[in-house]
Amino acid sequence: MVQRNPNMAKLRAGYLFPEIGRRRRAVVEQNPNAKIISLGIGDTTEPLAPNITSGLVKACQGMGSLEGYSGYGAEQGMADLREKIAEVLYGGIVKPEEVYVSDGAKCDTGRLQVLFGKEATVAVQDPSYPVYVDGSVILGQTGGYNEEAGQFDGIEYMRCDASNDFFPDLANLKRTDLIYFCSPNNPTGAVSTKEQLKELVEFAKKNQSILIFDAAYSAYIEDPDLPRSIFEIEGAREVALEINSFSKMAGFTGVRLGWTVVPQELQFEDGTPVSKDWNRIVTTLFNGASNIVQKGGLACLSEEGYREVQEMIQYYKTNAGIIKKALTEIGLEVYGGENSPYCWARMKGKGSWEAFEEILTQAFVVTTPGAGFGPGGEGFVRFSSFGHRADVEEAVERLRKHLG
Ligand code: PGU
Repeated sequence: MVQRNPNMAKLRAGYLFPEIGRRRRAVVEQNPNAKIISLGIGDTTEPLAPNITSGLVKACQGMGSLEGYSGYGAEQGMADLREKIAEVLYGGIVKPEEVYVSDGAKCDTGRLQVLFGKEATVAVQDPSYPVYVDGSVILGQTGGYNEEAGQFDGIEYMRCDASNDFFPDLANLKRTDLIYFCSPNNPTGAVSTKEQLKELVEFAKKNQSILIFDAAYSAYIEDPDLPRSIFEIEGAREVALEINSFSKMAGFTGVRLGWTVVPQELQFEDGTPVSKDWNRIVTTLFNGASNIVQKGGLACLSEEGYREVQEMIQYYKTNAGIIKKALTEIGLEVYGGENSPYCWARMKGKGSWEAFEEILTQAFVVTTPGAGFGPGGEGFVRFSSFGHRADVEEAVERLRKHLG
């Protein structure tokens, strides 16, 4: 018999979102006629815009012709897409050859964990996107789960809440090799300021750590004073890499397209460029993003496509505003919802899972319990704005009735 990977046994329960799906199905079974509305998983719902759809269709049709057919492409992505990402989304502050196109930010997170290996020590924001911790556990970068502390041994949890403006107290943080940092943040919706990110970059530089900056929601930042990329911060090129995605920007959650920027200056202790090893990982464990989808990505970054992308983002941002207004009027303590698609609300003395169950069984609205994002999320619930407008409006009416 094959021994089970002991790291898998360290994981606590199933992955957060399938667990929520399971609870939702149980409620559906008991209430087959209820209309359940999801403000749960951050999954886009609006159809793709015409220019983007047409880019995908054209690419697909091309594959059916002798001239248009292509097989394996460059593992790092199509040259013109790398150029467009560098130009349109970064205004030239990163080079096309530093952009590695992928099948999504989650997949790249897993490959980055393989890149850094099992000995790498890790810090995460608490609360944070569960993949950073769960992936680190699977790889063996952590110790076991510490019931008493409610967290994994060997991980530095950087508490980020209203008391510290959702930015960690770096003065009291132990050095780690890797620091995961997400802004706009999932789940709190907090967006770090330039000053805060400067502090973070300086901290990483002083400690010779590497920042894994997750900018999956950067397209939701409208305030020109808030940085959309870590590379807007001086010195970041020596200490940071950045993961990002077309998922929330262009509704590509199911289409699958993302990228990671690894700057040429980023090095390991022995002077090896991180990009050299990243290229080795990508060429060995990944065969490039779908050629059809990459053409869809190019369509998103064309002039007309990018206008459509902006419209879609505005649509979800309007939803976020509707949710935030309702939760505030209900009298809850609410964060996020501006420059971000998530609202984060304290559930008045209730546990996260208790509040989640109550909202699900009474209002038939799916949310995400804050505790699923780490011990710092206990007592909170996350509300996602990625629904259809009419559903969001109906959901907030039900929330007013049941929580008000
Ligand atoms: N990074 C962050 C911070 C995310 O919140 C998500 C998706 C991703 C990466 C994944 O991006 P892809 O490019 O689509 O791979 N978070 C959603 C979906 C849940 C999940 O498991 O990815 C959420 O509801 O938190």
